[in-house]
Amino acid sequence: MVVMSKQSSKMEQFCVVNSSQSTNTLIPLIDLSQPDSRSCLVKACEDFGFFKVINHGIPTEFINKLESKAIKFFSSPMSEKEKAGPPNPVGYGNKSIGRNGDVGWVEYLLLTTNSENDCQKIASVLGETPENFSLCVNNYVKAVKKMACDILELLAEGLKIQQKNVFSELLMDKQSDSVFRLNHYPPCPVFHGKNLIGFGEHTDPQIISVLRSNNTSGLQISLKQGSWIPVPADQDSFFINVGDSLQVMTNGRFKSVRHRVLANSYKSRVSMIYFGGPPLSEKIAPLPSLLKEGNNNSLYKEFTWFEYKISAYQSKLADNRLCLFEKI
Ligand code: GA4
Repeated sequence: MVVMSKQSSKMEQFCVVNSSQSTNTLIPLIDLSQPDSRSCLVKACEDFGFFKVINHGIPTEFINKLESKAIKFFSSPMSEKEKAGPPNPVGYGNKSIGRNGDVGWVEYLLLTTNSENDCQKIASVLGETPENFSLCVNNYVKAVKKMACDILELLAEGLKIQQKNVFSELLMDKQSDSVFRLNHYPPCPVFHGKNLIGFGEHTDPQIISVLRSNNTSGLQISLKQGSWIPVPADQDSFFINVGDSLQVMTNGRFKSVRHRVLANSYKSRVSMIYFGGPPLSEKIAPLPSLLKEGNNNSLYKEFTWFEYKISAYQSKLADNRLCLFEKI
């Protein structure tokens, strides 16, 4: 009894939501091996800003190797894991998300995608060389980045944009400011009939995000009407979401989807997410070919990714970060 009440008071700092939500909405499924995938991708980005991809060609070996390292890291004693923290800007984080008081039932590792140095402290917790761990991260990131670029090129073609690498070149740039994240959501019993929030609702600031998780549910996306739909777990597929920057570049045609993760009552959830971002100096603005003649229907002010990132990191997770950059 005493343990329960201690647990209850500790839990109160976390947000909870009703766990019993059901819906018939289906998540768009894109088979990348099919010739009609272009138009399906465009429709999914317009309707949901979110879809699942199969036949993605990412080697299972890269996924499994990295996942087992993540599991090993997260199973280490807390005193060891903390040696790889804090997560500002890269490293181990536990429960606290960002710099403005957000919390979730999650522990995580944040890494940039072009620095070997990030891996040193993590590798030492794992008892392996930084080269070994960073090879494992690089193999995985290189493969998902390639898939993200292929998808972005299909999207540009689907939008009839002449320069098909207009989005993908931002991720391919050596200065691309991309982030990689490994999340671990420990199981957490339903609390007074409600699920604990693992990662609170938010949109991703970057261009595109590529998520893969183990076979544990928890991810939900928000529909335009504000209801939440659960995304059934599928460890063999990848889930892609449109980020704020792609919403701006398409002048709002593609939707940066609000999403969140609820803690699972029984199982640990482990996810790995690549956030493809542009170089810091890149100007983010609606593409002229997607604007009406005269270019007077742009919904957004022009800004650099640096400006947007600074503003995003000053916000709370659930904030609407784009509204500061909308034209009035
Ligand atoms: C959301 C997408 C990525 O996970 C992330 C997150 C970042 C963080 O965890 O530090 C942010 C969040 C994310 C958006 C607003 C700010 C920054 C937490 C937060 C409250 C790494 C990112 O780039 O933006």
